[in-house]
Amino acid sequence: MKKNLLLLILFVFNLTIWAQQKPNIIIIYADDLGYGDLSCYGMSKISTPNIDKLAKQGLQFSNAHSTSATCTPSRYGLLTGKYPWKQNGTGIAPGDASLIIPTNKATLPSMLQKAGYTTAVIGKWHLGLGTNGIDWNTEIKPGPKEVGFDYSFIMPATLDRVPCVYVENGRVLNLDPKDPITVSYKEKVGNDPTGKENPEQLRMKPYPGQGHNETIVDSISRIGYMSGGHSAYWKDADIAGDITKKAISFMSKNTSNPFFLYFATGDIHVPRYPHSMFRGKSGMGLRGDAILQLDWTVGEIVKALDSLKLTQNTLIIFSSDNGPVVNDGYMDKAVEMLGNHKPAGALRGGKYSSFEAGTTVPFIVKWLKNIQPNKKTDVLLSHIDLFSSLAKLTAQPLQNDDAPDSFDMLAQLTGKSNKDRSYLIEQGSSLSIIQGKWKYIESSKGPRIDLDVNIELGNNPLPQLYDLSKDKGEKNNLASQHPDVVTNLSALLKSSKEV
Ligand code: NG6
Ligand code: CA
Repeated sequence: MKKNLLLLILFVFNLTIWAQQKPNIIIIYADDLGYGDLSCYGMSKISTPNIDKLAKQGLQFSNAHSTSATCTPSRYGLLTGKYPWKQNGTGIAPGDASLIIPTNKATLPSMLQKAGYTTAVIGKWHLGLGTNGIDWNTEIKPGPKEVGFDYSFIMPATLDRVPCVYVENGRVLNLDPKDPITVSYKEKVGNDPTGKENPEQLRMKPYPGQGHNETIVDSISRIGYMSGGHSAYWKDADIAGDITKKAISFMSKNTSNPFFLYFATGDIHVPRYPHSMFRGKSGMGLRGDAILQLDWTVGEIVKALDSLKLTQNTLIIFSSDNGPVVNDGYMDKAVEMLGNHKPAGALRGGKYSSFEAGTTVPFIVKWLKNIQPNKKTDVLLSHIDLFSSLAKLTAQPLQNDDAPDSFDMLAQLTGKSNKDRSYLIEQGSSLSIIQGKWKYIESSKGPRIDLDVNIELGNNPLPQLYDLSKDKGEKNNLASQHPDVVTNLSALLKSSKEV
């Protein structure tokens, strides 16, 4: 009897030690931030001291990739560990899309819940909600909760898509039941003004031919129509502050248990309308100002961790969902005020593109307790690997069909190995594959340039092959000189599509 009691005490004691040791995990996921958009990645026009400090205290990656070159598929890959192009309906989601993440499969947050974490998503969602149409006036589900987030405070789609309201734990925040919300992506609903009909009400005009001229919310016209919900409208200038406050409150409530916070900022996606603290401060227009706001947000999170005494054992991962775009639909002077700044650094392409700037993104990992500070690495990895790597970190076994495309890269994430992922598939305008020094882009008949956003999409009816060890800017197509490499890589890509 006594022996059993002793064993029980030992067991509980061990559990307590383990619980204390598990690091908190925070993923700070910026939106459309390019590889060259931070001063620690070579941006010289403005400085991003708080993000630079993360890099100084942690490990800075130069060859880390988002899953895809746009938001929805990238986030799908991050949270499921599965390539989005293996599932239909994972393209850029309209604001009334159904939830695209299956609720009966393991996800990054549900895996961490099993490991004893309290989980939260705060910020941009853009993965659909509900099953068959969304009633914004009752409890909205399935959604974040059903895929493993204990707490959620989200912008449902993007900042430029209706409905422009926060949804907290499945309910629209500040909704007046007498002013219910209707949303349509097909036709105008209700009498709210639109950018098309009432351009005089706009603080920022959309570019002609690039949409964004439907319902006006907070003096900015959006994609999609909505009526009602006026008391629930967000204010664009307050979004960064609102979500930062929610993040700090979540962390403060979870100081005695491990937590996972997926913090998805709206910056620097369009419409860019940061707080007056930042407007006009970068000298680069609203896009630059939004970068300053993003940097401030990171600083606030880090400061809060310090004051909660959680800094030592919190793993912070900072990255972006896809590469940069300058004009993405609004006349916000981003193009005119860009000067000589190169949002993609020396890389070719940008958001939407199969070239490297589509998915090569800033990626910084800080964990004082376990990662040596001030190091850089060029190891090849993908956001899709975070699932398996964090499962390893938290000792969670994965079943066969869990996170099928995710590799355990924990050693690389923590600076203990420099071994590249054996190969990596990128989703831009078409698919490409990187193995060793080679990058192969499958042939595609799509347009070479998206003229609206002025980005080279990487489409070419001929196969493309680049030697990234010498040609990071993908200038010399070597496909005809190395037909054997083309054959091997296209076969590897093809076989990956079949599993
Ligand atoms: C595009 C929008 C763009 C942006 C993007 C999604 C047009 C012409 N362009 O379709 O403005 O909203 O979708 O961006 O509508 S993402 O970062 O969420 O993928
Ligand atoms: Ca994005």
